[in-house]
Amino acid sequence: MQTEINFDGIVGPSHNYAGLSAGNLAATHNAGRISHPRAAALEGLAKMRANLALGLTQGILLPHRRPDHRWLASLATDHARATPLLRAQAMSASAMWAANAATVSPAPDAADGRCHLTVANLLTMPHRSHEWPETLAQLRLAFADPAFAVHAPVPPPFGDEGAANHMRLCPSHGAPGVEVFVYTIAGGPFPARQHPEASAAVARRHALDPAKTLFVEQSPAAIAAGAFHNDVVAVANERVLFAHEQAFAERETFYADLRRLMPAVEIVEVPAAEVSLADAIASYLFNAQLVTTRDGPTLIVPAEARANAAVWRWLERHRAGNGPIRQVEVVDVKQSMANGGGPACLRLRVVADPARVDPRFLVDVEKIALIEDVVRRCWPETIDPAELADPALVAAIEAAHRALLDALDLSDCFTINHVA
Ligand code: SUG
Repeated sequence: MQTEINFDGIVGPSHNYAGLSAGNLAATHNAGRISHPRAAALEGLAKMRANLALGLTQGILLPHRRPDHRWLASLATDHARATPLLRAQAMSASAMWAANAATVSPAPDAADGRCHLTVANLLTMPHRSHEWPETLAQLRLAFADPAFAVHAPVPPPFGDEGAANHMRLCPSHGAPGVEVFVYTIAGGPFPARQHPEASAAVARRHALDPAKTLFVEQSPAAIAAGAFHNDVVAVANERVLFAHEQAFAERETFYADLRRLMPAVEIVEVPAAEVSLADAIASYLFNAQLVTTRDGPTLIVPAEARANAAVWRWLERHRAGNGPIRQVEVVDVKQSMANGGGPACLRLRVVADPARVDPRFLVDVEKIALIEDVVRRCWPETIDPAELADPALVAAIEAAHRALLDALDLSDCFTINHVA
C-alpha cells in the first residue's frame, strides 16, 4: 500500500544560532541569539504528534553527531583548535531540516518500479556540506529493502539541496505523477543553491520519464527576497500546486506545461498584490505541509502565518470561497523558524509501503513519548553561540545524542560504514 510518510528530522542537542546561511534572512537576523535546543526538539515532536492525530504516517530522521570530528579531522584540525567559524560549522544541527536530506521519486514514477532517493550534497553552505555521509548512512538503514534505491550524492561542483527544490503532482500518491525540479541560476545577491545540472542528474538517476519531468527556474526575485529554497515560496501535494505569484522565473510556461501533463491540476496562486513576497517569506506561508487528510487537502502552517494579517486574511478568504485547501492547521516551531526552517523544512516525504521501511524509523505516540523523555532529560536548555568551544557543552551534546540512539535501538546507525 503506497502511503505518504513524513520523516521529520529530530532537532539535535546542538541547535544554535550562529548565522551561517547567507540568503536565509531569519538565520542571519538571529545570529548570536541564545537558542533553546530542548524547546526546539519538543516543538518538532509536538508537530509529529499533531500529524499522527491527523491520521498521517510519521517517521523520523536522527540528529547527526556534533561536533563532526570526522569533518574537522579531514580539515586537519579539531574542535579545540578550529577557528570559531569552522567550529560553528562543525556544531550545526542543520540536519534537522529533513527536506534537504534527499530528493525522493516514488516507485510509480520510476521506470524500474523502485522508490529512488538521492542524498543531497548541500555543498553551497559549508556547515551543511558535511551532512550527507551521516544522512546517507541513515537512508541506507531505513530504506534497505529492495523496494528502494538509495543513491550517493551528485558530485561537485553541482549543488543539490534535495526535496526542498522538488515537487510532485499526481492524481493520488500511489499513481504515476509529474515531477518538477526547481533550479536556481547564480548572479543575484545571495547564493544559488540548486544547480540545474544537479536536478537533471537526479532525474536521470531516478529513471523518470522525461516526458513527465519538468525543470523550472526559481525566480531570481524570490531568491533576492530571501527564498533560499523553492519550498519557501511553493508547495505541492497530489493535484494541488500552492505557490506565490513570484515563485518561478517563467510561471506562464510552467503552468501551461503542468496543465498539459496533468489536466486535473489545481493551481492555487497567491497574488503579490494580496501577499507580498516579503510577507510570504517572513510568515513562511508556503513552507507549510500540504497533506491529504480525511477532511481533504490540509495546510499545516507555522504560527507566524496566523500572526501576519495579510497572510491570514488570504487563507480565511480562500477557505470561505471553497478553494482547494479545505483545512488549515497551525503549529508552533518558532525555534526552527528562527533559523529559517518551517514545518515543510522539517520533513522529508517518502511515498512507499510503510511495511518496507525499517520500523525503527517510524513513530507512534508511544515512541514520541520515549523521545520526549530523552529530550527533557538530556538536551541542553540553552546555547549561547559564544559558548560553542566549551568542552562541557560538547560532552553534554554528545551524551544526549548517544542517549537518543540507545533509546531508539539505533546505536549501530553511524558505526557501520554505509558510505559507498
Ligand atoms: O539551509 N538554516 C537552513 C534552513 C533550511 C530550511 N530548509 C528548507 N527550506 N527546506 C538553511 O539555510 C541556519 C543554520 C545556522 O545559521 O546556524 C540554517 O542552516
